[in-house]
Amino acid sequence: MAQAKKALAKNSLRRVQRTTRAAVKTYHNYIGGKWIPSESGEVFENINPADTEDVIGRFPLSTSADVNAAVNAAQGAFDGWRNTPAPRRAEILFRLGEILIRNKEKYTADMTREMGKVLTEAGGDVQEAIDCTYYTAGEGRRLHGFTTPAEMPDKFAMCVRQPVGLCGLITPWNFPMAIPSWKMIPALVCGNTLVIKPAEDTPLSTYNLVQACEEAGIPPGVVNLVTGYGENAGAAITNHPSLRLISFTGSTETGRIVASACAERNAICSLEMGGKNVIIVMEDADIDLAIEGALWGAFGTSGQRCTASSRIVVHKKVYKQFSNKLVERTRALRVGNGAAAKTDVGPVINADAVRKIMGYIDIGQNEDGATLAAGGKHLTKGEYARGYYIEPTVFTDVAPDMRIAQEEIFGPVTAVIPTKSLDEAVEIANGVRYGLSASIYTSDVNRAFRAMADMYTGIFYVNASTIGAEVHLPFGGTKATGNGHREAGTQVLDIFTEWKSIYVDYSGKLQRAQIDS
Ligand code: UN1
Repeated sequence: MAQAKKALAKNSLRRVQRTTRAAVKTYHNYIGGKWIPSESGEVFENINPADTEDVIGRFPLSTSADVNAAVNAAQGAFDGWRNTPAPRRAEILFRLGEILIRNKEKYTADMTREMGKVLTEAGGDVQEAIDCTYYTAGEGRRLHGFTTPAEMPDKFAMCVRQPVGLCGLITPWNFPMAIPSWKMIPALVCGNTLVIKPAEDTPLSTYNLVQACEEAGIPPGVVNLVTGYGENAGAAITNHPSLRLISFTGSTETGRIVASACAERNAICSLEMGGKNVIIVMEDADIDLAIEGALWGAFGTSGQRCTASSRIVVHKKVYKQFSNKLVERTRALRVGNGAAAKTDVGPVINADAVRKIMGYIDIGQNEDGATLAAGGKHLTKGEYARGYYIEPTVFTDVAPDMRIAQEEIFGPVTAVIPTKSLDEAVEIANGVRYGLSASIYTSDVNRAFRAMADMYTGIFYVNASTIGAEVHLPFGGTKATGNGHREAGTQVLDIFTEWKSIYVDYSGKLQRAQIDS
C-alpha cells in the first residue's frame, strides 16, 4: 500500500515536471460532440495550488454565447436520448465506469495537481466517481415506478418516472470528479441531457470525466461541458429558460442566488451547500479512535469538505486528555505538496481561500478569544513559497456561539468545545445554521442512539468521523445545507425525474372519479 502510494507519487511528480517544461496545453469546451474554444476565444489558467508557477492548462472563459450553444446542443439531443431505452443508456455508462477504472492513476495525478489534495484522497475522489457510475448505471434496469388500485372497476393506475429534460449542473472544486459524477450519471441514466460547468479552479478533472463519456459512446449533445466563471458562464446556466433543472453544489450564499433565479422561472433547483459538522466525544469513548477520526475529519482534504469535522464537542472528563493528544498529533502532521508521498495535508485551493481561512484564525484569536493550541500559520517560506499552505490548526476552549464555532471556514481549522453532558453536547451540536454531518464517539449504545435520534442532520456516524459518505446512501443535509433534496442513493432519482401518473380505463364507458362508485 505504502509502496503503491510512493510509486504513484513519483509518477505524478515526473508528470508535472515534464509538462511544466512543455508548452501549456489549451483545452476546449465540449458542445454538441465537438471540442471547441469559447466564442470569445478567451481563456483562463488552471494553476497548481501547491506550486503556482505550474500552469496546468488554459481553459475557455465561456460566456452566455457558449452556454446558449451548449443548451441548443442538449435540446437537439434530448429526444434521441430520452427515447433510448434506459438499459441501453446504462450500458454506455457501464463502459464509462471501465474507462474511469483504466485511467484512475492519470485522473488521480491530474486531480492532485489542480486541486491540491494528497494522492490517496484524489484516488478516493476518482473511486467515488467509479462507484457512482456503476451503482447508478444499475438503475437502467430498475428506475422503478409503481402500480396501485384504481377507485373504479376496469381501470388501471400506475406511476412512471420521466426525465425532467435539460439540466444545468454547477459543481465545486473540492471533489472535482466525484461531485460532477453524482449529478451527471443519474441525470444521464434517467434520460436527461445536460450542460455542466465545473469550478474554475479545477476544470481538468471534469474535462477528464466528459472526455471519458465521449469515449464510452454517449451521443453528441447529450453531455456538454462549458468552463468558466460563475459570474458569466454560471449565471448564464442558472438563468437559461430552457434548462428545466439546476443542480448546484457550493456555498450557501451562491446557492441562495441560484435558488432565487430558479424560483423566478419555475425551474427545479437542487442545492448542496455548507456545513459546520460536529464530532461529539463522550467520556466513555475510545479516545485514541476519536483522535484518529478528528484528525481525518478535520484535516483530510485540508478541511475543504462540506462534511469536514470543524467542531469537536468533548466531555469535560476527557477534555484535557483529548485536547492534548489532538494538539500533539496535529503538530506532527506534515504539510506539503499533495503529490509527495510523505505529505499528510496538502495546500488550500487559492489565494482567496488563504485570506478567508487566515481571517478566521485571526477572528478565533482576537475577536472570539479562544486558545490557539496548534498551527495557525500561513506557511510562505522554502518549499511553501509558491503554494497556498496553512498549518493544520486547533482552537481549544471554544464557546459554542463564537464565530469560529458557527461559520463555515472550509480550511484546516477545527474548534474544540467542552461540554458537561450528552444533552448539552447535542444542543451545541444542533446549534448552528447548517445540518450536514454529525458523529458521536461513545461505547454506550443508548447514548449513540439518543444522539442519532436527536441530531438534525442529513448524515450521522457512530464511532467514525463526519466524512466518508458512500454513494449508495443519500447525501445531503438539513437547514442551510440544502433545500430538501438528496444526491446519491436511489433518492437522487427524485431530483432527475418527474412523476407521471397514468390511468387506463378499459371499461368502455365514462367513469367519473369521486362521483361514480
Ligand atoms: C463534500 O464535502 O462536498 O463524505 C463531499 C465525504 C465524501 C464526499 C464529500 N464522500 O466526505
